[in-house]
Amino acid sequence: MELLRVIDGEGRPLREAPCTDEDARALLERMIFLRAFDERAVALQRQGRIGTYAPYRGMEACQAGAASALSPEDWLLPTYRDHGAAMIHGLPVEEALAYWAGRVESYRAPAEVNVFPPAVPIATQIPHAAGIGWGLRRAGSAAAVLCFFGDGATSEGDFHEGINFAGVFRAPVVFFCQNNGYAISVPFSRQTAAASIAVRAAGYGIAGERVDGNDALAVLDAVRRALQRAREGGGPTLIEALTYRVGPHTTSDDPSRYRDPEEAQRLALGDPLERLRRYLAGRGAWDEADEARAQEAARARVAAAVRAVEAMAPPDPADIFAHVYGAEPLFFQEQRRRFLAELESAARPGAGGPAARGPAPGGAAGGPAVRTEGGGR
Ligand SMILES: Cc1ncc(C[n+]2csc(CCOP(=O)(O)OP(=O)(O)O)c2C)c(N)n1
Ligand SMILES: [Mg+2]
Repeated sequence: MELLRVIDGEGRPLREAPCTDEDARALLERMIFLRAFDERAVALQRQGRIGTYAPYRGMEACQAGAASALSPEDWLLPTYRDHGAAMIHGLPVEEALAYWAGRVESYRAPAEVNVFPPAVPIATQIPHAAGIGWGLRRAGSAAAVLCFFGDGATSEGDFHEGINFAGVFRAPVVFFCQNNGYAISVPFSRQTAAASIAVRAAGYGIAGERVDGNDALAVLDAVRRALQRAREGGGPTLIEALTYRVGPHTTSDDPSRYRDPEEAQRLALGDPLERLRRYLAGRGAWDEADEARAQEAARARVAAAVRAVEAMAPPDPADIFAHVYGAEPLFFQEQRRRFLAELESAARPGAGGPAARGPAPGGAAGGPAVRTEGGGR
């Protein structure tokens, strides 16, 4: 299957761009913002100010390109790695950051922002997307759905069930697979015997497309056309965006244990920001002043989110028990009772418990705040 590219690895145009220079500039500014967020989040985790973090470095063209194709009424279903796309579709930056700071009440999209909570169980969002799409179609809505998932997710039963259902019922869904080469330590070669993910669309009777996932203009173009097809009743599309996870799976992972550090260079996909920068600079539509302005705006936006999250009242440890059961089983109530009793004894002066040893690894600064009065929720 052909790989769609609009610009090459050096940012040279290969075909007509799907958007104006103005739109491409806005896309680059979004990617610069996404990179700034990601870098800051990794630094915050290393400083012990947020918890484990899943970086999307190298995948900004997928996240910004795909989400930029959406209309406000469209729905976005992200995974744990797609907060970049979620922020582009309107999730407030501090909501995304608060999620990684371990706040259960976070990742809240305002009523007018159609972003789902991130799916951590692999591929579970795929049947959800099919159902949402089917529901929208039955309701006569013009909205469509963009569902993100990874290469690893394509080995789950939910991938098959969701895409098959969407195909049969012509649900207006764009299934957007970021093939970043790995599912934690498992290389893509172990996910399928098929030549690609995109060719598997044929087995579901839906459209399939393969796109250079480090080419933001190609991603924008493919997702825009797929959304258009979905809206016109043409059914779902499976898009495979070829990209690379430059960083670790999460900040808890050490990729040097399972992959060659030279691999990224060999693949020669190029940095997605640099490619779009060169393309625009070649057209006289991006210069150093533009770059400085975009960097400064991105830094300020991220810094404001960091301030907002760090100004939040400390979380109630009992929150980890909230929203799990409607009717709580006895063993669960007992777990909470013991957890809170342990926290309380650890917080007593002179106790040798976890609080006396300082913050838990990856925990919020200042150590676990013990506020047990809300424990009954
Ligand atoms: C149902 C399920 N099985 C296993 C896991 C553990 N797990 C977390 S991330 C991950 C890899 C997913 O890889 P991929 O779909 O390629 O997404 P990526 O992390 O590369 O973005 C796995 C197996 C999980 N979260 N859910
Ligand atoms: Mg992957």
